[in-house]
Amino acid sequence: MTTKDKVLEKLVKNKGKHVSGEQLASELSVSRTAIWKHIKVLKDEGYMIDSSTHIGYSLNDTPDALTPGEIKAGLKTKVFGKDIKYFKETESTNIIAREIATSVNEGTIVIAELQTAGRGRLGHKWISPEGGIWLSIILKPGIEPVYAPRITLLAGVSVAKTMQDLGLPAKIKWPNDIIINGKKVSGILTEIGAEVDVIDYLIVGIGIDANVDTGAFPGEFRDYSTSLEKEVGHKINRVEFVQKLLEEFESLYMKFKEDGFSHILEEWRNMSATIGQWVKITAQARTIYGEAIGVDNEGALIVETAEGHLEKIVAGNCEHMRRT
Ligand code: BT5
Repeated sequence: MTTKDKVLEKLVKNKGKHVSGEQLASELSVSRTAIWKHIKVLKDEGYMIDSSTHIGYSLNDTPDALTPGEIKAGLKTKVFGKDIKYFKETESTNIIAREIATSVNEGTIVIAELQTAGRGRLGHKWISPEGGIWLSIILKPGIEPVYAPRITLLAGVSVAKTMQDLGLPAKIKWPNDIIINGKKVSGILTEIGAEVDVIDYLIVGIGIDANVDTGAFPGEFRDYSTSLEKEVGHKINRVEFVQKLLEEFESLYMKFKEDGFSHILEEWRNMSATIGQWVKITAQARTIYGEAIGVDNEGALIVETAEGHLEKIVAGNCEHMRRT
């Protein structure tokens, strides 16, 4: 965390109250001139900070930004988000996460206001304008690569729960889409760096259409997506959403490490929009039609075809179909 972020964190914690330059300087072990310089940069970034010669600095209003200082202020996690790499603009937070994964601690977050080359699974494009939440979390769970899909399901449960806490009927479409009233509001892209028998690191990229106008998306995406803003009826506080998501995700992840996967799978099943649906699966040049009847312990979808065969789908595209 940079000194500027630390200054911001302290101002956010004392929002509306004055904190003296002397106090900030001594708490952060820098000079008062250094504090003054950081305050000037923060003001240039849109933070409304009142500076009074005798009483110090007071934060009155913040721009709508996902800066590390704001996310960390009040964040109740032990590991997730302790280190946050912030970008106003980047190609893809998953790319940055991959570059730094081996040299940072578990729980490090990469977050951006805008992605110029956001990625979905299987080479898909992910539209990532300003107003969304585009973040990647680096995890080092020490599990075998075959279990990586479990973390994707776990991440999906955390995202859906965070949305449900806003009062939204969020559900999960296998494997990784979060949908509200049938429309996609979030997607998850998990990438791994692994040896044959153990994962070195796992990157969970989460994209959320928070305050995004999905009505301006290109035609083929527009009809199938929605935003939290649209569903709630007003802009949401993205900083608070990220804090709640990190808290939810960390708590499920810790439970997973301590007690295993079964209760997370149970939660996933309860939130699933796919189980019980007729689906069309496209996986490795194969197309399978049938009824999604369950998800196994590894997160694979079990589909019963019209001929009565059971198919286990580990990865692929899933479309919900109308029963004919
Ligand atoms: C996903 O892929 O849903 C994974 C998306 C992961 C995005 C995050 S953002 C942070 C991190 N950095 C990255 O570069 N990526 C991750 P998939 O299941 O393949 O879905 C992709 C499909 O969703 C596209 O083909 C479109 O149909 C649709 N789509 C694209 N952008 C969307 C958006 N913003 N909202 C809703 N749907 C979208």
